[in-house]
Amino acid sequence: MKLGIIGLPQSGKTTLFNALTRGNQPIATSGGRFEVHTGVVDVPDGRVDRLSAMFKPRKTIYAKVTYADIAGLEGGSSNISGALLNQLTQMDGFVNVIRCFEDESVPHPSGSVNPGRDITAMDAELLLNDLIAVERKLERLAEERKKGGGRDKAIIEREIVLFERFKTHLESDHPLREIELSAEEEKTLAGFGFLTRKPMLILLNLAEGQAAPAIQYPHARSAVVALQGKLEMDIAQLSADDAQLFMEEYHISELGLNRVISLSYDLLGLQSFFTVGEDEVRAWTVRRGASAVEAAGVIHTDLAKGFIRAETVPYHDLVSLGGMAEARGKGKLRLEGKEYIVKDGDILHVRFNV
Ligand SMILES: Nc1nc2c(ncn2[C@@H]2O[C@H](COP(=O)(O)OP(=O)(O)O)[C@@H](O)[C@H]2O)c(=O)[nH]1
Ligand SMILES: [Mg+2]
Repeated sequence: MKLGIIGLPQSGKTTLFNALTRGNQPIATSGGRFEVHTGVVDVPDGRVDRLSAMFKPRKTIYAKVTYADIAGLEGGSSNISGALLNQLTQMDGFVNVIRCFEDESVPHPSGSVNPGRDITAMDAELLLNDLIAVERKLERLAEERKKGGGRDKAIIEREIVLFERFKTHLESDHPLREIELSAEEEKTLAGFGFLTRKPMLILLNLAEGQAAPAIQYPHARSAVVALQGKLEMDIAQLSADDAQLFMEEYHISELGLNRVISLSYDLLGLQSFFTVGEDEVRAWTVRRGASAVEAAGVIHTDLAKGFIRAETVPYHDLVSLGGMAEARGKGKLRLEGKEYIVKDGDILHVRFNV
């Protein structure tokens, strides 16, 4: 799963990226030109810590999310093309970094700090590009209908209706993520990667001690979160012990970063299930609503192919009972088939045969 960190130049994208990845990318080098840095981040999960303490495995592995720091968007009416568009299209969702901090030594590209304006500017840029893509698709469909002899006419008509609906929606300044689609329609869209269809986390980048501005962003599959970007980057670069001391001194109980990571995970419609044992305690990622056989396939394709049954126990039962043997003894370990819908926090043990 991949999230693209976007935003205007000098909004704090690279600062956030460094905080998330504990990285050291140079700040403000691109001058707004296209540039991408990618890093993989553990999804913090207290349940994994707890399971690891319980099983004392050789390895403890957290779920992962990839973040890409994507410079090059400018907001407004520029036409996104080439490598930048290609990068954006590949993302599963976006984190839009909105500058809230004032700093005279860091000029804002629009001359002043105004979070509401910047949110609109970035949305407008994504909307416009989706609109261009939709119009192009409609032109191709009209040609296909005229020419005939290819795909079934009814299919072409259905697609035209769908893309016309998109067009109307975009023209009234609404992102495509607000539209509910059937599974069939969703399939038609595969390979398009419409930008406004992707989940969006608006990240308000605050100065140290600054209160978050009140921002309304009432769109589906979207959320707003505030973070002191620079402070978090500084903390991320300390050793674990020093970070602890620092946080106590500044009365920070939870890192904003951790909230950003969990929020982005939720926004992507993902959940975790766990495998446990002496060798390894591990969190795995599946979409919410995934079946047991789908979850097995995340671990290994052989487990999906040769799936027999999954032994499963909810995290809370396992922890309160103290172990797999105890869970089995109390009848809390269930045997589930391929169709079982995996719940967040399930411990799974897949029995398979290949
Ligand atoms: N005062 C302050 N400066 C920040 C903050 N976040 C970023 N900056 C500064 O803003 C400039 C641009 O940051 P950068 O992360 O490179 O922005 P990008 O262009 O969006 O990648 C740098 O000089 C940062 O030090 C913040 O929270 N407070
Ligand atoms: Mg940057």
